[in-house]
Amino acid sequence: MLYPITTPSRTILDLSGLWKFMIDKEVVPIDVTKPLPTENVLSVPASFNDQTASQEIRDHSGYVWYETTFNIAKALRNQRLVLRFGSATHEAWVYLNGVEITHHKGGFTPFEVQINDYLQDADNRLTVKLSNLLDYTTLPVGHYSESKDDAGHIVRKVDENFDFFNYAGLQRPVKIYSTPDAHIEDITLVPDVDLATQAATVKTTVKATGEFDEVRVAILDQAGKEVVRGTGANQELQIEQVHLWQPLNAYLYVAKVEIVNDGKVIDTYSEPFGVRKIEVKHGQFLFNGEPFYFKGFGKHEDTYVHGRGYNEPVNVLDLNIMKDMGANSFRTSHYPYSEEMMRLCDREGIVVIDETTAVGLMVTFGFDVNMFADDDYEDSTWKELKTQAAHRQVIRELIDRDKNHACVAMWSIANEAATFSKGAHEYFEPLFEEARKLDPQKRPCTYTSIMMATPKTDNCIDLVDVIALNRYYGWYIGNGDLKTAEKATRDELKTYQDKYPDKPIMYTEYGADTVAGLHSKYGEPFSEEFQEDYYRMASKVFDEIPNFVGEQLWNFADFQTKFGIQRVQGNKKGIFTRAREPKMVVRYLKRRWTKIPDLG
Ligand code: BDP
Repeated sequence: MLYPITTPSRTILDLSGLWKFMIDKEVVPIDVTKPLPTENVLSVPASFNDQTASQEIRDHSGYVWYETTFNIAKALRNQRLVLRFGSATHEAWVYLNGVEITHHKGGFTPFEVQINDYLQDADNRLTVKLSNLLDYTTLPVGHYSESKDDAGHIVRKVDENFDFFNYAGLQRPVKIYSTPDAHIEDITLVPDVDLATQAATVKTTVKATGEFDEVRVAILDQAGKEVVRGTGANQELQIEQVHLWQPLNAYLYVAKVEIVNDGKVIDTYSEPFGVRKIEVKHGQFLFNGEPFYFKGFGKHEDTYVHGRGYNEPVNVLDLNIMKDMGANSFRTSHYPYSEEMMRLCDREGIVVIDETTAVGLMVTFGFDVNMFADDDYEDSTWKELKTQAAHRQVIRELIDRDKNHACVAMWSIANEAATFSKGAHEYFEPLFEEARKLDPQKRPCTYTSIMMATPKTDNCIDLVDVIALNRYYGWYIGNGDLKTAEKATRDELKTYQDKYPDKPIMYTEYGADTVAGLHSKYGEPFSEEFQEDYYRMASKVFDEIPNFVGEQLWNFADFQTKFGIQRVQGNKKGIFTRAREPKMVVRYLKRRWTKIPDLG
């Protein structure tokens, strides 16, 4: 699916702004043929949760309604008009002028619908019903329950089976874009480069529909100068002396696609792309033939007031902070991030591990890891969960959306699933196959492994190209005891390396909750001193392991979670506060990371 942009043949109407909003108490049915019965408004895009002073709204589990009105200028009426949601969390029913026009489930991928047939001459009323409910069939996974209040009304409850607040709403831009009737539907770009000669080929596949007699593709360099052009929906274009897209040194070409009828250009679309070669070989992660070392973060889309909503200034700031620290990468834990963020990473040369919404795939999720001390611990995850269909869908939608992004270096199929339990391999094997089949650029695939899945008990490591570990020695295990943690970290990494000598290993999470401003001369847990000692300990071990290809710590910034005795207004493992103020450890990590080369 193409990202909406303006071109000489396309325009955009942005529906950002104030929308009517109400939660659905499910007492009186909402009549979608009438204006929404409320005068309350909220800002879109953003999560709804933190925009009012009402606890009832913030904590609401169930259905909510949004509504806006818009007009389409007469001059545009003969164009194909498409309504597109960057996302709608987690399930949406969309009505235009009282008629249901589309439905989508899955809260972090875009969807769209053509609206011409439903438009009125003036004041079109767009109504959206959203559900933020999660259960054992959805991704993310939630524990769902229902009860009745004193008046006999239904009370729904979602207990998140994951460690981030269940923000929801119209969290990403909602737009209407126009195209001509005959139009470009999709573009797939597969670059490859011969590193010895620096000659590149770009396979281009254009899907278009309607009346046209020719497809033209021109490749422009970063200065906008044409490098090569060709004709046809499927081509292999050559670029001599290619400029490579390198981590932190991005170079973006543009594939300018046109469809032509009777010599006239009907539709144009410009898709940016980078040329780079990603390989996993001999225990290393190679970027353009050189070993790449991931330095960076697990993140969240999480900011004050916006919640999980699109917040462009913060996205820009976060990437600038990363570059300033010598970081080069992050993982989109634990869901696909906005398309705008992906495009920004393409430009900035930030390498992304692109994760699906598959989080919470362990029915016994909890913080007490001691229960898993036994090597033969089993849980009933793969008997109880029914997430296979949702999982396939999000893999398909994510790869479809992000397939051309230069920044995407690897897919993360899931975060911390019960890969140690019976049934895990049967569950994951077809999903990995699907991802590998669908990705035209054949990127490496992984999942991030939970602590209870050890080198001995993890049933699924054969499926991954890179071993990605989330580990909390010294925090959840042996809290405060960094000596024992150091040994455990080393022993486990060595065991993985001996067992899988050809697979690169990286940490995709490690960290310690740290309350900004809390200091301790004894380096106690939760203090800024402990956080620094913890990272120093882990770094020391990493540097001893030859196949260790990267460190992505947990987390870039403090973030909001559900309540719990482990959480003081959220997760405090950020090395920055939620307001992006640095904790003490940032100076240490900056010194460390600026010394470690990205490549070589
Ligand atoms: C891991 C999860 C992550 C949590 C983190 C933590 O992948 O979402 O926030 O641990 O506990 O279990 O801080």
